[in-house]
Amino acid sequence: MTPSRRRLALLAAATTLVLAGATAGTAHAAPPPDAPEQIDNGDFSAGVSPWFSYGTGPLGVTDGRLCATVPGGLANPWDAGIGQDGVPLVAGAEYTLGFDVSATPGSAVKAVLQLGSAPYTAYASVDATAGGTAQRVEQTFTVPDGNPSAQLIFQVGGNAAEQTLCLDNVSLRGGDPPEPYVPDTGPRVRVNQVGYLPGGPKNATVVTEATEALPWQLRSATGAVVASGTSTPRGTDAASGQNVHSIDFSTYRTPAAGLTLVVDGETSHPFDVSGTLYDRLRADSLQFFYAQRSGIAIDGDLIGAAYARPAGHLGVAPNQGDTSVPCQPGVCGYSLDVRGGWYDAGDHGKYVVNGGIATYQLLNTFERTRTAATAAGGAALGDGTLRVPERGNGVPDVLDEARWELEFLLRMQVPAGEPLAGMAHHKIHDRNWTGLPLAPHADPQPRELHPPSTAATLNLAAVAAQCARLFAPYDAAFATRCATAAKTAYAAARANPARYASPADSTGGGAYDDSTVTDEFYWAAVELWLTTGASAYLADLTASPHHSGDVFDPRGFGWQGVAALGRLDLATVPNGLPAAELARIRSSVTAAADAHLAELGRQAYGLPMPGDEDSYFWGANSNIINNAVVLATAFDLTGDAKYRDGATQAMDYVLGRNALNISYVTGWGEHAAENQHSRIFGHQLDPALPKPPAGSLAGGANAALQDPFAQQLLAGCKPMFCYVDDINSYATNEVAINWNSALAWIGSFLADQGDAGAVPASTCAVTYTNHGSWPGGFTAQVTLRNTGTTALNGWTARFAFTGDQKVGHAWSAKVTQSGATVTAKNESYNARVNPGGTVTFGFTATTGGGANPGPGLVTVNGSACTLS
Ligand code: 9MR
Repeated sequence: MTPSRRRLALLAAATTLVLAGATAGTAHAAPPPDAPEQIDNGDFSAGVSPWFSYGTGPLGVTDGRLCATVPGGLANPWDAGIGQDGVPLVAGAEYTLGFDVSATPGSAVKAVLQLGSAPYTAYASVDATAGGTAQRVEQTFTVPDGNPSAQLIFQVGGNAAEQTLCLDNVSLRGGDPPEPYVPDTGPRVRVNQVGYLPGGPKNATVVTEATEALPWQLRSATGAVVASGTSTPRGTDAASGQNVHSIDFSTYRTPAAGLTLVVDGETSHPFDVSGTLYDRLRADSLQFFYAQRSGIAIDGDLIGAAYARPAGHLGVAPNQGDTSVPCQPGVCGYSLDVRGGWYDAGDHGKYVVNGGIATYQLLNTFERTRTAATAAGGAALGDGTLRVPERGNGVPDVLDEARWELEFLLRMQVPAGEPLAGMAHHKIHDRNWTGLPLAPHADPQPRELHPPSTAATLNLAAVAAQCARLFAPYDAAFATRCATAAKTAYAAARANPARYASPADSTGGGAYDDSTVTDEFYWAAVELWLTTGASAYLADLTASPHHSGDVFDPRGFGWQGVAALGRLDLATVPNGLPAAELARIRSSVTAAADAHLAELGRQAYGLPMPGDEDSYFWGANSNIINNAVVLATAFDLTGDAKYRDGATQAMDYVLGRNALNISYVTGWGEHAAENQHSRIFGHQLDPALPKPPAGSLAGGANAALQDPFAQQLLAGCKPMFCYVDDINSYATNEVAINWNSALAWIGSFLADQGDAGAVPASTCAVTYTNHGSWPGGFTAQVTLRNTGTTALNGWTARFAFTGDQKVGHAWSAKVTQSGATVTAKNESYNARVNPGGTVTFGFTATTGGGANPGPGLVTVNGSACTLS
């Protein structure tokens, strides 16, 4: 693929042409004025990207020019450089290289077109002498050899004195006109390339000119026809602009590997039908977070030698953070130790709002095991399930991973005694954008804290409140730290309700601006109430417009709109809402799920997202998955299989049933994304570096094309085509913690569904009664009724507490507790429970005084009971 290049309108030369000699190419007549431009972002109007540097100070764009400080005393010109990769050169073609350059006090500069790795073969070079005033340099030459991906490098070392060097209007005109980009979309039959659950929905889409129904065949790995039928013509699909048919082969339920779907003379990518399809997706998607960790060496023995790297940002040169990070000038008078956490995405920034939703989703993936019948017990998320250094510490690994970020988020809180104490700084990142690739420990940029914001503070309050209840059984001291931070943050946000991050603050890191924070207030109040049970938080959440409003957007939720997080937790985490109010909250979730089901039915590619261009935006893959999370939650709440089917089907789009025939998850599917934008996983730019690890989600199709690479390559694309698997396209192809957290949540849900067979009818009913509390304790009684048709001969009942409750003395059952999970086994005298019969046991327990609702799920012999 040869990407087209932006054509630059060159400015007139600022001053006289400087003598230039082409040492490797042959001087020649200039190519025609309309010759194609081969340099990306040569006028720096799109910022630093895709320019990189080495041996210089940080690159930055100042007054529209790319500038850097170059140290004096470097031995050779090539000891410092500024350049870009991926410049296509055609053997024997004429080119004109031009650039404006200035250097203070004055410097020799050599522009070289070369092979970007050893032996650094030069195709052409241009020498210039730069002074304090910008001068235009232009030289025409013919290159002797072709290279589809050469490097243009300005060698700027070898001067005695330190220089401030600036470039502008860098242009290389000549060579082949850009080939129109035609993505390789493979077979016209689009399937979930990973496969389908035996009892789940099985849908595909075929791109065809045909307007009448077409016959289809499902074939085994050996080619035998195992099912057949006819397609449903769907006309022109708005999102892709294609004429398509859909195919439903859900009636095929037999597990098999290497199946293909054959329609219209085309054979799909192979896929499986299996109940173990998604077993590894849970761990793969969670493993991404370890690979993104800051402040700790990544252990190759845990996740593969290719991913091993030194700790980033622990104050070791050339890093300039994160152990004592000052604020941006004028923002604060202190420095904070903000080590740790996860790098947000392809950059090295760490942002509290995005860390907030990502941490929420990891914690919620765990909390779901306490209330969702298919996740009961949480063994699949227990200690030893992930390859993290903390495995074996007695704490579920997903909590260990979430804690890595929680500790960082807590460090972002303004210390007591300082102005705005209790607020959280919005973000910490490099002062200027860096180039790709760049290992975290090699980042030389100064790091800065950006002003505290209300949104960040409420994110901290919400996830610290979650932390307090979920860590209570494992680490009481940490839970208490979280609780204190959450309450302090919430109070600080109430006192400073309108401090917004600036949309203009996007140099060196993303803005993550958000000037509507009623949703953050709602979410934080919900989490604090669920944890503490304190009436003030209930009053606040009840008064919020979001409590009665519709919080579920057809386009899903994300870091900027978090009211849905509060609503989902109110619907699922046990709490003391009156029954009618709880029913209203829960039916708002099923109503949203119904709307997503309707949308998925309207879309010929079967995804729960509208088909207009506004629905394909930066990171929309995570919103599509978050709509699947709503569908999955509706299933957890109701046991109605149509919602599970909807959640399952949504993933077909992500895993290959789409216009580009691509799986957006690295390592998952026959043809998957593998060049996501990342400074760490820079394999596309440097083969010595790894690809993103298996289980890394790309942001996905983005019709707004907010990066120069996508703009040039994809201009005019239909929404579902606005994606390119290239490391340069950060607006369509980045990785990010908040996108992978959505994948982890749904990956865990899908793994829990096994074959997705019939939902078992409940055979037990449970009444849980709190018979009275006193400071530090309470007593409860549980009555089990056998509502099935066969007698129980021995029973084990299980449920989880919400926070720090600990069972003490028990009667009429042997009761033990591990983490928050309580297990009650029958005594010999009450082992048998006949159909219609009941058995009652009770216990006393201690509590630290937080919320103490009854459990959200009780299982008897592994089956979920109805609760009353
Ligand atoms: O995910 C963010 C998306 O919603 C915004 O539209 C976009 C532009 O502001 O920024 C995205 O977040 C990026 C952040 O700003 C910097 N780190 C990488 C993030 C993912 O691309």
